[in-house]
Amino acid sequence: MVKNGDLLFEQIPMVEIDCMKLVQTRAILNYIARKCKLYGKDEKDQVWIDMYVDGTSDLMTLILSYFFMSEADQKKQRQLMRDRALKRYFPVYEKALENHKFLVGEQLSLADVHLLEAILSMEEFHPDILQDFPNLQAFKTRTSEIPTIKKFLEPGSKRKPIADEVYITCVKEVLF
Ligand SMILES: N[C@@H](CCC(=O)N[C@@H](CS)C(=O)NCC(=O)O)C(=O)O
Repeated sequence: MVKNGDLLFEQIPMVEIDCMKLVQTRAILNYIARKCKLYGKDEKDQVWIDMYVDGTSDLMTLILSYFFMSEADQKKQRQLMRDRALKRYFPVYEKALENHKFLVGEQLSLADVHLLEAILSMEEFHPDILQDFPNLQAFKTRTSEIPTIKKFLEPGSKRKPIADEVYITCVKEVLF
């Protein structure tokens, strides 16, 4: 794939869709969001969706880098993730969801899907992370019940499982 140019910048992820081989995470997400009407109703909705998605992406980056750290660094990273979620990111989403079912424009968007993924990933490390965020708790329950999302979250679906030793070793061999 690298040699035949399918990976435009020699990086993953790559998604094959509509006879195209797409790379760059944000470009892929935005294409699918537009196609599936998950990108708001106008430019103002879109910029809010972008801001929320970039926030959750920053939180997810802390989580993803955890798996490739030494044990000593992992301990610090676990604490950093918790602090950032509790003090920087979750309060923003908690407030946005006050009296609203979804983050932007009263309809499901990419920002909601991204937030749900960040919540579920954080809970793998800190199961109590939502205890002081009632709006996020309700949001998690509500969005997890959307039939397509519910199916995706079921065991055996295409959702990537949490990284195990085999996966981490394989990624290190390929990338480092
Ligand atoms: N900006 C790219 C970054 C992708 C990226 O960093 N991919 C890593 C794996 S997670 C990779 O392929 N690294 C190999 C390399 O950069 O040579 C995106 O958002 O998709």
